[in-house]
Amino acid sequence: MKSLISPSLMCADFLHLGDELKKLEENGIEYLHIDIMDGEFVPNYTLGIDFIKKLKAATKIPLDVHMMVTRPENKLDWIPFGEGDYVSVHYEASVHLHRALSMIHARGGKTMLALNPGTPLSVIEEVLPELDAILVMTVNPGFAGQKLVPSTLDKIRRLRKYLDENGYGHVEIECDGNVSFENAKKMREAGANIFVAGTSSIYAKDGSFEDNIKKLRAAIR
Ligand code: S6P
Ligand code: MG
Repeated sequence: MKSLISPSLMCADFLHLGDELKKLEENGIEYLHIDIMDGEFVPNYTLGIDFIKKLKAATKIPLDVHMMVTRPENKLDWIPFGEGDYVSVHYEASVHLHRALSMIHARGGKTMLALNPGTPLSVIEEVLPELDAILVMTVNPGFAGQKLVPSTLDKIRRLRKYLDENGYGHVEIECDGNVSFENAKKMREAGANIFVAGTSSIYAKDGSFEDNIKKLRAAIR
């Protein structure tokens, strides 16, 4: 499966977002990761609806919307995603998971089920036929700049194996949280193919934006 990069825009330089977007396009970046937090499911607030609308008008790069909100099924109607955009909902946040996933597909979006580090893989079983991807959180969601939860590397490995052995080889695996150049290589080897790039890689303080993108590409080749 091809390796894809999804920069986490909550880590972007908002005062120079236009320039950064141009560089992401020039470097063939595949997705834009948008973190939406509600201060309840996770203790923080980040990007919102108006930001997404403006972003969609400014670029053709598909979105990868990460909803860290309780009851996503009640809020999906507000989210301006479209054909070919990924939308992830958390298993832990939904009481009508099947409905939430159906709502995403009904609007032409691609479904991604997000799992916190402490959530077992077994919970995916009933909704697997509805999934285009699974997001293995490699940190506890809420903040950028955290350290990898080490057990999640083996979780990715077990998930890839399970999917491949059970007729779900087409289901992609995204990882989000402390995807450093070093960790990205391990995540790739474990079987992930979509990499959320934040302060640990392309938005790292040392190295230019473009060099960091190249370095990440090399790590996940
Ligand atoms: C965290 C959020 C993530 C972060 C990303 C930041 O709750 O879902 O998408 O923005 O993990 O990357 P890093 O490299 O700072 O961990
Ligand atoms: Mg995220």
